[in-house]
Amino acid sequence: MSANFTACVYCLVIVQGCSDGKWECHDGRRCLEERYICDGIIHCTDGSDENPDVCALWQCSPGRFKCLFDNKCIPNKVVCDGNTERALWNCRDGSDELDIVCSEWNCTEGYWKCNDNKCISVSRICNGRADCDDGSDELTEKCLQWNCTHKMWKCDDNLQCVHDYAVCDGKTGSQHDCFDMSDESNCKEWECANYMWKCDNLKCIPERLVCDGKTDYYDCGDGSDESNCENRPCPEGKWRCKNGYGCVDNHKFTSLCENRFKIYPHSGINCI
Ligand SMILES: [Ca+2]
Ligand SMILES: [Ca+2]
Ligand SMILES: [Ca+2]
Ligand SMILES: [Ca+2]
Repeated sequence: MSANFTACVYCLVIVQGCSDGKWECHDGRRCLEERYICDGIIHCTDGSDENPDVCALWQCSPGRFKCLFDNKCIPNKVVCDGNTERALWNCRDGSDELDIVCSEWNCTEGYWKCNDNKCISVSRICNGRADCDDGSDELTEKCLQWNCTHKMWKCDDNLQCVHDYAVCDGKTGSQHDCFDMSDESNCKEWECANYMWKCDNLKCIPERLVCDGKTDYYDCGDGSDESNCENRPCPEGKWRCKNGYGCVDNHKFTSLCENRFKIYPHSGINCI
């Protein structure tokens, strides 16, 4: 009985060729997307997707780099990422970090090539910390001319980019703030970053802290984030709890009221 059952399952999973450009395991039991071939993880029951003879001939799919000696395919963005410690190698043979590779390598989109050939995310250029091993991402002459990337803000010293959510957040001195403290110097003019809310005292706080019933360290400090909550419009499809704290929808009492609501027979839902 059990043997018959196993045989039957086996016959059901046999595949007849693969469609959509998929690759057929040598035992015919699975169809794989090309990115799973020679990625270093066995996906076929017979291991044929990682067979050394298969990988020696396999052209990695677009956006992937073929390791020089072990023929593994790895995503381009981890090539020349500077992780040269053996435990962090992406190619089993470490070839993705070899000088001979990185000197010729074009970093993928969104990454920048340090003078020492390491690729770093463009958001790390002129962020006040050396991300290139040689510090070339923080050179004065580079930063004076560098236009900060999207959602980054240039400090008045013209040398450093900080995330826009660190501007007018009431904090200075952390690694996210401008060394010259200019991120807190002109908050009257500053429209807070996306998903940030402007307090009466000009500080920007995350929107989710507005009318959440708390006034602690991360809130405005002047109480403005917890005033007028009854009148504040809720996002479409939701309505304001009776005590003003949080917006809920009728069906799922999730959102800010989660686990903190009571249903009153006549007046509806009230956050507690
Ligand atoms: Ca695989
Ligand atoms: Ca790497
Ligand atoms: Ca940097
Ligand atoms: Ca700040």
